[in-house]
Amino acid sequence: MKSGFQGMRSLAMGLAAGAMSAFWGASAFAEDLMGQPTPGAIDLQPGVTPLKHDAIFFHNAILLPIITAITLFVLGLLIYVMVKFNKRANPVPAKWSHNTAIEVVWTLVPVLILVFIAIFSFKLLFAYHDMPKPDLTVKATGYQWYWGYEYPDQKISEFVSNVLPEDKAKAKGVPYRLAATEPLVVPVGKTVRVLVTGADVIHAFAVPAFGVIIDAIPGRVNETWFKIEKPGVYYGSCRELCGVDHAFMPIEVHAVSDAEFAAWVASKHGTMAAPTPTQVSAEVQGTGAAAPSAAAAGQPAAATAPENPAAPAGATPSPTSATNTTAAPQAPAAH
Ligand SMILES: [Cu+2]
Repeated sequence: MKSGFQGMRSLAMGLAAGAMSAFWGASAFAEDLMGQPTPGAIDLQPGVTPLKHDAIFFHNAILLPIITAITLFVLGLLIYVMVKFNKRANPVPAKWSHNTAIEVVWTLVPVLILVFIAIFSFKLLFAYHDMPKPDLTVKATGYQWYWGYEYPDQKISEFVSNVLPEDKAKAKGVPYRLAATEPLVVPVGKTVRVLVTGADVIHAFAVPAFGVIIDAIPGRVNETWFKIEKPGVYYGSCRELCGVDHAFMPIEVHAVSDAEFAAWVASKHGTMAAPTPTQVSAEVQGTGAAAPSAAAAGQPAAATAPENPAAPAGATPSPTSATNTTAAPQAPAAH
C-alpha cells in the first residue's frame, strides 16, 4: 500500500517536472520579440512605456510571488491533511470544532494581503489616470471591422486602417493579422493622448507593449495615454468580441523620430502643431527651409489667432522641449 502511494507521488512529480520543462524550455531562453507576441512565450510582452514597466513590476514582483506562496501553502495544507488525517493514519477523528484564534488569523491574514496588494494596485491605477500634459492627440474609432485614426492637432482627418491581407503580409515579412494597411504613426518620447470611441458596437483599443487597453464604446469617448521609449513597430488588436471579423482589426503603431513624424504628417497633408519658441529658433538656425512649415501653427488653441507667433508661448515649457531642441537641428541636416 505504501509503495503504491510512493509510486503515485513519483508519477505526479515526474508529470510536474515534464510540464515545467515543456513550459519553460520553449520560451525561457528565447529572446522575446519586441512589440508582438513571441511563439511559445508565457510572460508578459516586454514594455516600452513607463506604464507597462509599472504593470510588469506589479505583476512580477507583487502578484506572482503572493499567488505562488498562497498556492504552495494551500497545496502543503492539503497534502498535510491527506497524509496525517486519512482513515489509516487517523482512524478515530477528533470531535472538537471552532478555534477562535485560528478563525481570527484566517480572516485577518487575507485582509492584510489584499490591503498590501491594494496599495500597489491603486498606485498603478493612479499612474494610468494621471496623464502628463499630452504632446499629441490621436483619435481611434473602432468600426466593424477596422480602425479609423484621426489627428485633430495636425488637421489630419480620419483615415482607415484595415488588416493587411495575408499574401501582402507574407511578401512584406510582417505578422499577418497584426499588420495593418495604415499604421498609427506617433513620435517617440512624447506623451500621446489616445481618444477612443466606437462607431457601431463596443470594440477595445489594446497595445500590449504599451500596457494599454481601453474600451471603444459608441457614444462615449474614452481616454488613455502612452509615452514610447524606443522607436519601433508595435502591434495590438481589438480586444472586445465585436462580431465575425473581430480577429481581423489589428493595430499597428510606428514610433518614429520627430523628423520622421513631421514627414509623415506632411505626406498626409497635415500641419505640424505650433512649436515652442526654443524649437523655432533652433530650426531657424539649422536651416531656413524648415522654418515656414514649423511656423504654420495648426493647434486648435491658436486657431483664433493663427498668425500670432506669441500664441504658442504658453505651450509646454516642459523637459520635452529640451529634447526637441537637440533633435530639431539634426533633422534638416539629414536632407
Ligand atoms: Cu472590434
